[in-house]
Amino acid sequence: MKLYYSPLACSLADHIALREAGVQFALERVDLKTKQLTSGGDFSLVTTKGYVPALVLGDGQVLTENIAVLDWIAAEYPDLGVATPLGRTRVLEALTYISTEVHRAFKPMWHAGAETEKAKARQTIARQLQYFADGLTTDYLFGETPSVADFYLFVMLLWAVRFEVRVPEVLGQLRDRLAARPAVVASMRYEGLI
Ligand SMILES: N[C@@H](CCC(=O)N[C@@H](CS)C(=O)NCC(=O)O)C(=O)O
Repeated sequence: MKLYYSPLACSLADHIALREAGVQFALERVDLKTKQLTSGGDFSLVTTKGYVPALVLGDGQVLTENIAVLDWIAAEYPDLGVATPLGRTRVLEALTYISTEVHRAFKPMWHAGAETEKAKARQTIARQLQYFADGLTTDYLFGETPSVADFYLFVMLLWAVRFEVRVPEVLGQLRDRLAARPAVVASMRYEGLI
């Protein structure tokens, strides 16, 4: 299995999830501007979508789209999912909100939006993060152990720090809790983030 990633990109969620699962996997870094791989190959030959994450499975199939990749990881490694009747649906609900609303709201930050656009985005993201903060009653989103949704939210919280978005206190604590986990430390160290 091989994960195509870029440092601090949303693929960090998958990187953490695979390490948390304790599975053997390879990593290949992608230059998102040139679509070149660190090994010298062409990422466009892996996926014409040209973005990370892309996860190549043992049989050679390529999985893309973070919601799908993280859902697949949680299905393969159930400790990273939620084992209640509505568990998988609730995790998908959280992943979808993070991907289609929170992640998308960061676009002006990553793509040099105008200052007014960035200020508006900061307000939107702060409101979206508050939604998670309001529902948080346990150490992680769905209980006392993290799910794949926590790892994606963690990346959003790192982006929030980077782009000076206000983070509710309980989510700052969630971020710190995750940041102390060995799999998270190893992933961040590997990506050169710490
Ligand atoms: N729809 C994709 C979007 C993934 C995405 O936005 N990836 C970013 C990094 S966080 C990327 O690779 N951007 C480079 C590009 O779009 O050219 C998903 O949800 O996985």
